[in-house]
Amino acid sequence: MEQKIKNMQHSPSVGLLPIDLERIRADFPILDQIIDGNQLVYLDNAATTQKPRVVINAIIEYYRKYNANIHRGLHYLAEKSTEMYEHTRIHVADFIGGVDPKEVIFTRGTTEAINLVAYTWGEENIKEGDEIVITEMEHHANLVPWIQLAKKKKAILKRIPITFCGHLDQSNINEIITSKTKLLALTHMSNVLGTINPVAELTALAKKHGAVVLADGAQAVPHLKVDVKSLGVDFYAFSSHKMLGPTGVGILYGKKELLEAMPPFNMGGEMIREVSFDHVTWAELPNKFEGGTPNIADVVAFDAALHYLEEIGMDNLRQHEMDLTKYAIEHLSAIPGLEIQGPREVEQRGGVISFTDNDLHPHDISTFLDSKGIAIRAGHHCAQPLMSILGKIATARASLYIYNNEADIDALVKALKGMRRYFGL
Ligand code: 7TS
Repeated sequence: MEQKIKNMQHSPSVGLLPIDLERIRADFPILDQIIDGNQLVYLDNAATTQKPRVVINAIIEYYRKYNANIHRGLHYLAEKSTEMYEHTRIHVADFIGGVDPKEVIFTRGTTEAINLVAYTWGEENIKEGDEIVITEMEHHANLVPWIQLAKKKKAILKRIPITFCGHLDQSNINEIITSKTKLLALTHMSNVLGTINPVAELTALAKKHGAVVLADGAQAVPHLKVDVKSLGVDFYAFSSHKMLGPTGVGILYGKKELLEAMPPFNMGGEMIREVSFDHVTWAELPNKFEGGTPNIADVVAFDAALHYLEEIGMDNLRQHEMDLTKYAIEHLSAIPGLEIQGPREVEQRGGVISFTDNDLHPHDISTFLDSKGIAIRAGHHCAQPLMSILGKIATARASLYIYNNEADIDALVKALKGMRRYFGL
């Protein structure tokens, strides 16, 4: 691993694949598989990423050597387990730009992190007539909680539209974000279009009007160097499983003043200071928001995923994905009948590449590719309102990560061409 990292420095002059991809790929045992006679090509990373051996081993090691409940036992294992769990929190705080670890709350995922804000901050702060601004490219996780909250509170849900090219259309932004805006909730990177949104710029505008800003970073933190303080957001949510870590771990970053003022979300053990039959006081941050036994083993193993990403370097990772996205877009665009969604410029997008075929349903595309060992996702990608704006019932989506290479893209392109021939197109 260490030797491998030494070989991974990106040098733009080397062009495509400057990092030692073979060595990275060797760290992911799942990739080395033949499925129905085909080498597995995994291109469904926006749904979840594969796990390197260090993460898998961290889970095993935790259960073999350290398993105990945290924050309560006074024995060796309980202390060790607590220390490891809290160590990941400190690491996460550092990874997102050096925030106070008390501002890092562990949840089950991005979905739960956003719901936490809706059910606590939202319940207390959104009033009748207030405006909640979202974008047209939100995943349901950053849409449904706000639709429901707006209904309940008789608040108004406004949206920033998208342009034909898949960017946010800011031409009327000063009519959308106004002094009535209480919350701006927007995705940092679209899980359908790949678009990277100008979160810092829109946050600055929302802040001028005194609004609170929540960014959904589920697709951004795994692929970009993210500094939540320089973005200026109040809340930022993401998931471990989309960045080489285990499932069942999400992160809510929140500014301390806001988190301190918010009521808790899950009531029960470990989130209280004192309880009598008629009175309860809450624990300090972050425990106030982590009632019950958390997903200790997976939080502990998430630390190994963060180390792995840091050793590669988020800039190297981003450069690799830009190179590969460019390569993929170039080759996919050359296939007749194929339409790619989202921005073309790789600087403005991530490696989520949604496409449709004029003649074939995305589900048929996915099934055909699966028969060649290629895993992509087809469907509405939990963004149904966006699909209707795009005029599509669904798209096929190939999404990249650090271990993907040109050969994966070549296999995809070859299979798509073969598919069109197979269907006589
Ligand atoms: N927000 C965005 C932008 C996402 O892409 C996803 C998951 C979520 C929130 C929810 O994350 P979770 O970890 O709580 O599930 N997106 C996808 C996807 O595109 N395909 O499968 C899951």
